[in-house]
Amino acid sequence: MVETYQLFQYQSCPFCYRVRQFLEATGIELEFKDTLLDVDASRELVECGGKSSVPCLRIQRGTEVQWLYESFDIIEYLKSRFGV
Ligand SMILES: N[C@@H](CCC(=O)N[C@@H](CS)C(=O)NCC(=O)O)C(=O)O
Repeated sequence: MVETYQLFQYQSCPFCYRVRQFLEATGIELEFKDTLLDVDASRELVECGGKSSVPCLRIQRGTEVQWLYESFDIIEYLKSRFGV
């Protein structure tokens, strides 16, 4: 099943930096949502994901949406999906 991704994060968060570094190293491109600069993104994260913690990867599979928290879990998930 095709998946689309959005990474909810902000620039100065060290755990977000860890994920961004992984993305840069592997060449994986996905959409970023900055929860400090974008009020709507911040609200969506809390209302739909369940908590304000970043980084959080929003995974869309058809009509199903999964919210994945924890930087290491996000990296492991993307590794498995992209085979890197
Ligand atoms: N263990 C988490 C730590 C995430 C974390 O503590 N993020 C901070 C920002 S650096 C945060 O979102 N704090 C606000 C909150 O938890 O609502 C990870 O590795 O992703």
